[in-house]
Amino acid sequence: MKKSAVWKILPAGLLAIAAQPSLAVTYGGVEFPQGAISFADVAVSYDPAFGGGNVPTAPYQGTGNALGIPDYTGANGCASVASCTFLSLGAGGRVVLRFTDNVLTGSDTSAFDLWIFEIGPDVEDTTVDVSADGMTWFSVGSVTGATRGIDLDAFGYGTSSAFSYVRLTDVLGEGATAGETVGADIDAVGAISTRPSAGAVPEPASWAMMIGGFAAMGGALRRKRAMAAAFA
Ligand SMILES: [Ca+2]
Ligand SMILES: [Ca+2]
Ligand SMILES: [Ca+2]
Repeated sequence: MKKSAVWKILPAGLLAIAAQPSLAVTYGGVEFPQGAISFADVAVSYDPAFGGGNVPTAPYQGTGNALGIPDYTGANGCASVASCTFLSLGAGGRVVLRFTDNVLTGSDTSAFDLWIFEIGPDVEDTTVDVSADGMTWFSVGSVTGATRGIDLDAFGYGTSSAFSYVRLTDVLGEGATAGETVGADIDAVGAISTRPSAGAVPEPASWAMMIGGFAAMGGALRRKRAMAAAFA
């Protein structure tokens, strides 16, 4: 490679690395280091009658309202799914959400790894299970009272764990058992401890390889120049 070509590529690569913005965003006082990708992307299933209790009315059955970043505005009365920002589970109801551009992990610390954005001052008891494949489920406790966070490490997981699915089940008989918004009301589900899914964006390892590649190119250039000088 000609010397000029190396110097055209090298600064561009370094600039791209330097320009990587800080991804972290904070919602409701909770920081999500990986930003908006941290949140559940797809609803796999929703069964408000799962536990045999009352189900919410239609405007509160929009599964899309539990996806993406939290967007609850404080408005509780919804005329339609489209104008609503949260999903009511139903008394004993259940929803399965999936992360597609990220995976949920532990943190290797006792810090919270998963956060359930349930609206209202009091969290309605909701059990939480996680899964890598959507078939085999592992209980990671529940959110209850004022607690909205889950520490996966307390259940034996860590940074090398990777879960794509979260299942929320309203605890039947706890909280109000009837009404339009019966069951836990979910605005969003976010993975505090997360990493992009493979192939979604360049991973740190790719950047390291790229930097390594530039370094090797620079080394080759220096050797070539040294040889040229020796034979001059
Ligand atoms: Ca996501
Ligand atoms: Ca943790
Ligand atoms: Ca929402």
